[in-house]
Amino acid sequence: MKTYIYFFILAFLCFFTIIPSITEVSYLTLADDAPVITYKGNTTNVSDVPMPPEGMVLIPAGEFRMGSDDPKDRKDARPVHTVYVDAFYMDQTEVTNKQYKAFLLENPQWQKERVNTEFVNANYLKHWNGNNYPSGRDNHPVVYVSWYAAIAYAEWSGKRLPTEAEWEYAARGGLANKKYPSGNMITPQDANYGMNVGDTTPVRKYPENGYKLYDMTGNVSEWCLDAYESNFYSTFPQDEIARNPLSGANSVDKLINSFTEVNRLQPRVLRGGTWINSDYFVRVACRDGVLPWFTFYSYGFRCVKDK
Ligand SMILES: [Ca+2]
Repeated sequence: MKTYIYFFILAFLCFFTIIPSITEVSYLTLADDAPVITYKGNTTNVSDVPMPPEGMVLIPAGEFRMGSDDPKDRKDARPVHTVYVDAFYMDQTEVTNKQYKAFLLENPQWQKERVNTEFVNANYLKHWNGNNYPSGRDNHPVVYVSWYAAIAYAEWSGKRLPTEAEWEYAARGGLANKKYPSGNMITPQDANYGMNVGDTTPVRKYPENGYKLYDMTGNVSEWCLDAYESNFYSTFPQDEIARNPLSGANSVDKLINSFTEVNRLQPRVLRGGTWINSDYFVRVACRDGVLPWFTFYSYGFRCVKDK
């Protein structure tokens, strides 16, 4: 008989204590429209945080040490200096053939039969047949595109090319003083470089970096806004922070608004190295400069957008 009494008391307690607590939790969950997170130091709903445009990620504002003091590196990567960049959005991948075709269809003046030859060399979109890229290569990065063409594409898509500082900051993926987005070592599993594949590879094939960006090392080298100046890093006072540096123009907006007037004989920056380059040339600090009308089978680009 005592057993029945204990069972009855236990059942009574369950009904009036545990069941209401479950109901309360459910009620709270239903009352919240969106999960709560911490954003800019404040607790807020996820729906209040601006989402990056499709295919882009937010690169947070911050400082980093730009360049390399490694004596094996070329002099143009020295001295290492502190740079601050504002927050921006960046394409997770290099611009693909499929994306570039959409631009061409809406901008006939950049189609290979109609393009102004001041802005490209004779190899512009070399492997394309009219407005069609080789079959099966939708997600390969577009190649044989000039700096001028890259800026025109970026403008059409509501974006722009990155500055050289933005590119290197993003490529490092939050790591400090490392040679590669993956650390101080690189292997053929990390990126497409050194003729390990012998061709471009579809974007997103290799692991992302700390900012969820793909192919910052290798695949195709990427055009940046800046004029290439080998001594640019030595122009900054060592005891000051260079804020949003840009070589060859007073402002990003001025450069973009008059990009067709940019001197054809002033090289522009290319970054990240290519599927052909050895591990030496695909380091995050490695710089290159090429004339803005030049196109090549391993040169491409990706875009950024101001936040
Ligand atoms: Ca690349």
